[in-house]
Amino acid sequence: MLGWFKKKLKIGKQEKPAALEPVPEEKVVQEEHLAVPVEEKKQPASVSAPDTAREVPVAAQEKSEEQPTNILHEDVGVLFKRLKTRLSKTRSSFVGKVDELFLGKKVIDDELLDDLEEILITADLGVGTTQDLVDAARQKVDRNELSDPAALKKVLKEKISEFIHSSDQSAELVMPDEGPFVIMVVGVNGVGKTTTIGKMAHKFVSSGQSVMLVAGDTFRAAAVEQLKIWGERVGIDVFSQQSGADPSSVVFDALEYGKKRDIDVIIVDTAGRLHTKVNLMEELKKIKRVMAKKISDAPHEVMLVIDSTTGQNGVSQARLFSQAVDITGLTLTKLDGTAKGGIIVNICREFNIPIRFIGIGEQMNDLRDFDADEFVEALFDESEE
Ligand SMILES: Nc1nc2c(ncn2[C@@H]2O[C@H](COP(=O)(O)OP(=O)(O)O)[C@@H](O)[C@H]2O)c(=O)[nH]1
Ligand SMILES: [Mg+2]
Repeated sequence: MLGWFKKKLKIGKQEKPAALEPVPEEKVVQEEHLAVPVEEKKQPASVSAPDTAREVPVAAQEKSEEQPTNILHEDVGVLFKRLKTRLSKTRSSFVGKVDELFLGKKVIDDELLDDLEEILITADLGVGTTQDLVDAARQKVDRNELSDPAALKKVLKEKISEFIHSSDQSAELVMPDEGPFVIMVVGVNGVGKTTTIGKMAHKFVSSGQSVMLVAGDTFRAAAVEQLKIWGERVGIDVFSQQSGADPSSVVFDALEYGKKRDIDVIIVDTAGRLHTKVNLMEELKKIKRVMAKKISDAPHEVMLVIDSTTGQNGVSQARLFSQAVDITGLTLTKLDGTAKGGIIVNICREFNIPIRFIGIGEQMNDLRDFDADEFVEALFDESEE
C-alpha cells in the first residue's frame, strides 16, 4: 500500500504523544479511526516499498502480529477480484467487444482492423493511441508475424501494457526527513478530489502516519463541511477557516500549524471551478508559491484528480493543470462507473505523469494503488468472476 513514495523513518517518533492537539475552533477529532476496516491492513507491502518502510512503529508491529499470516495471500486474490468486478463495465465494453469481434474469425483483414479501431475509440483510448495500436497490428500482419485474431488480442494487451508502463514510476517520492509531507490536490469540480483525499488519508493513517487535512476550497461552505465529514470518518484533524477566506492564507497557516505539531502528512484540498477560468489557475499557482514559503520543498506532490467518466475532457484537463502547476501525480476516479476506462491508456501515453491511485467506488477502501500490470490483467482476465 502506498508504494509510490518512500516512507519517513519512524524511529524515535514513537515517544511522541499519540493524540494531536486539537485545532482551535474547528476541532474535528474522533476515535473512529481505531476501527479502520482490517482489509486495508492485511494488504501485503508493495513490491516497490523500500527497506525503510519496514521500520514500522512498535505499536503497528504488534498489531500486525496479531493477524494470521496466511490471510495475506487470500486477500490479494480477493482484492484482485474486487478490482476486476469494479472494472467490469470497461471490460465488457472493451475487451468483451474485442472478443465478440474475433469470435469465429480465422483471419485478420482490413475489415476486422477497422472494427477494432472503432472499439478502441469508443473505449476512450484516444485517437493517437488507437492509431498506434492498429498500426502495430497491421505491420505485424503485413510481415506475416500475426495470423489469427487470438494472437492479435495478445499483441493488443502487450502494447497497452507498454503504454501504461511508460509513465509508471512508483516510489519516486521520498517523504522529507524533516517536516510534513505536503500533498496539494487539484482538479475541476466534481471529479472526486475531496473523496480521494479522505480515502488517501485513510491509507496514510492505516500505515501509521499522522495526517491533517486542509480545507483550501474556501469558496463553498459545503466543500469545507464535506472535508470535515471525511476527517471525522478517518479520525484526523481538518484545518479550516471561515468560508470565503483567502485560500492561500488558510494554507499558509495550516502548514505552520502542521509543522509545529510534527504532522507527517498534510493533504490540501483546493477549489475546482471551471479550469478554463484563468483565475482558478492563478489561485492554484499562488497557493503553491505560498506553501514553499512555509516549507521550502512543499508541495512534494501536486496531484491532479481526473474523473474517468469524462473521457477526452480529462485529457485536456491534464494538459491545462500541468501547464499551470506542474502535476507530479494523477488519480483517476469513478472507474467503477464507466465503460471508458481506456482513458488510463490514453493519459499514460499522452503524459509522462505517473498514476498514483484509481478510484473504484465511493467508500473509504475504494482507492487502489495503481499497478499497471494488475490493471491490464484485470481488464483482460478471462477467468470466471
Ligand atoms: N462511483 C464512484 N464515485 C466517486 C468516486 N470518487 C468520487 N466519487 C463521487 O463523486 C462525487 C464528487 O466527489 P467530490 O469528492 O465531492 O468531488 P470534488 O468536487 O472534486 O471534491 C461524490 O458523489 C463522490 O462520492 C469513485 O471512485 N467512484
Ligand atoms: Mg471537493
